[in-house]
Amino acid sequence: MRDLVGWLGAALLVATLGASGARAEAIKPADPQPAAGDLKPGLAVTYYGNFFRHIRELVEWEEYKDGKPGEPLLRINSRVGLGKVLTSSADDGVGAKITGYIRLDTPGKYSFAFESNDGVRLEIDGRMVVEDPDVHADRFSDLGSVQVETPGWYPITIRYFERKNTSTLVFHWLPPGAEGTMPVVPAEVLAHKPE
Ligand SMILES: [Ca+2]
Repeated sequence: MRDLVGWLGAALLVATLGASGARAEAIKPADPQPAAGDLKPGLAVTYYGNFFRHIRELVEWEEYKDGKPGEPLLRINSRVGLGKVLTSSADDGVGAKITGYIRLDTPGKYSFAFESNDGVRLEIDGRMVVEDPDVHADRFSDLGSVQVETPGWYPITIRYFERKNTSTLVFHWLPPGAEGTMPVVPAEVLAHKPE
């Protein structure tokens, strides 16, 4: 069943590419660029224990609660069903603020999408690119696109929560010039500066 859902989702993602339009906003790389020696693999993550219903509740929660750092996420490709959420120690009631840099090396339009359960939001260079923010079963988000003019490391923030039952978070992209199904964003383009 999962394979079927994945296949249908991938087909939908491809089908919507043509309709994703020219609405790709131009974004700027981190200034200054992080020094290679300062970066570690994967994205940093902070966990917040609460039964969120919407990404905006997580954003509000971050204002006055201290989260708990987890092991960095080398890539985001998690289909754990009832298991532990990402690198947290909980299987329900988890919010995650995931931060770092994504390397976008080819000028042109990059598209992004998530398969998620429950809510997710992606920001690159401080702009919201993808949002599917509420409680839901496994499904694909709409595509979000950005226009890259300068190759480099771009600041990225992903917020995600799992409320109850099963959880899924898979981060897909389509770099400029690529066609077909959207691959999972590879580990080599994700990095963070350790605290
Ligand atoms: Ca769930």
